[in-house]
Amino acid sequence: MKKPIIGLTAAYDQEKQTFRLGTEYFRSVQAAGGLPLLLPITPNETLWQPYLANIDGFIFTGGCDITPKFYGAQTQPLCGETQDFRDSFELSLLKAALAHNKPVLAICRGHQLVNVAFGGTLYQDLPTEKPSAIVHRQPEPYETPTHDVMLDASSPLARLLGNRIRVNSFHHQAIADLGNGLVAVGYSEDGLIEAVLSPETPMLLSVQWHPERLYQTENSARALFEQLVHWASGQVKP
Ligand SMILES: [Mn+2]
Repeated sequence: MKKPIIGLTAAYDQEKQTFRLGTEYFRSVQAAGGLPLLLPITPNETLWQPYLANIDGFIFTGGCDITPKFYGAQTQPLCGETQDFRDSFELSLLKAALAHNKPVLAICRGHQLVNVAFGGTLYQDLPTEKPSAIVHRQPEPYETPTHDVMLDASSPLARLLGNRIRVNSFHHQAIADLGNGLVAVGYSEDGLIEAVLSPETPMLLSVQWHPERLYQTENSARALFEQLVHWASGQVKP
């Protein structure tokens, strides 16, 4: 049987003029039975549209902050580095992927991107805008879980992952106002939205933590990639 192709969004290194992505993303997809493929940042729609027909599932990966203009805000001094062209490409690709009923796993920056795509807003600098005793920017190693996420026991995500899981956490921003049509199903103990679902597009998993750094030790991290690959297998053309 053909393996499903999982397209992964890339980060852009301006200095080296390269598209790049951490090895763990590729290994997590391979461990779950998928074929990972790095997608170039391609703002020209006629160049990226053909990916939709050829890719069975998508992962929107971690990375730099999202440009505040995309959620109707002014950039504040403590907002981190942003890449406008990555944001606009990924917002278009995400909307198109969901419109084509492609399964999507959104991780960290990807989770924030999902919220913005649905019309929500972000905290531009979490430590000053929503101070908390919980450390959301843990030091390395990122393979160590540092805080809990409580999942709504009635949600499909809790059935997949469990009601309470341990996660890692290295994000500078987070969901502020939730986007229209999204349901918050996972929270950290200080009330941050760490997981969302969309009843209209049920093959969307969106989490604030980094399961690709936990797939070797945490069942809940592996389960996210396995669910994505399972859904994507249903998209494979014979
Ligand atoms: Mn966190």
